[in-house]
Amino acid sequence: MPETITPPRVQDVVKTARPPLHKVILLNDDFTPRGFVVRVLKAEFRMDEGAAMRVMMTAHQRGSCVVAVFTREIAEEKATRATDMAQKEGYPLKFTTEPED
Ligand code: TYC
Repeated sequence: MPETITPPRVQDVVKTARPPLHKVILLNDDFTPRGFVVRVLKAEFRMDEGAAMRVMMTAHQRGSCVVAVFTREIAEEKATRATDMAQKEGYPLKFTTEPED
């Protein structure tokens, strides 16, 4: 007898929910030294020199740059840690977060 394969009932098809992602955004300012911005990006976002330099220069020229995307909790934690690193050195460097569209 041929085997019959029954497809799953509609209620049994469970969608795997993906958490919404949030962007970490680097903001430009007139005071923080470029080298320090690069240092923070490397330390907190594990970027290599080249990637950190490109992100820093984009924020410098355009006012802001998306650094990376994470779940909301991680994005907020990283933005806070990176902003605190700068504050400890007396720089106004700021990282913010916003939901990804
Ligand atoms: N604009 C700063 C300067 O000229 C450098 C800088 C770049 C600061 C990017 C913040 O997100 C930033 N020293």
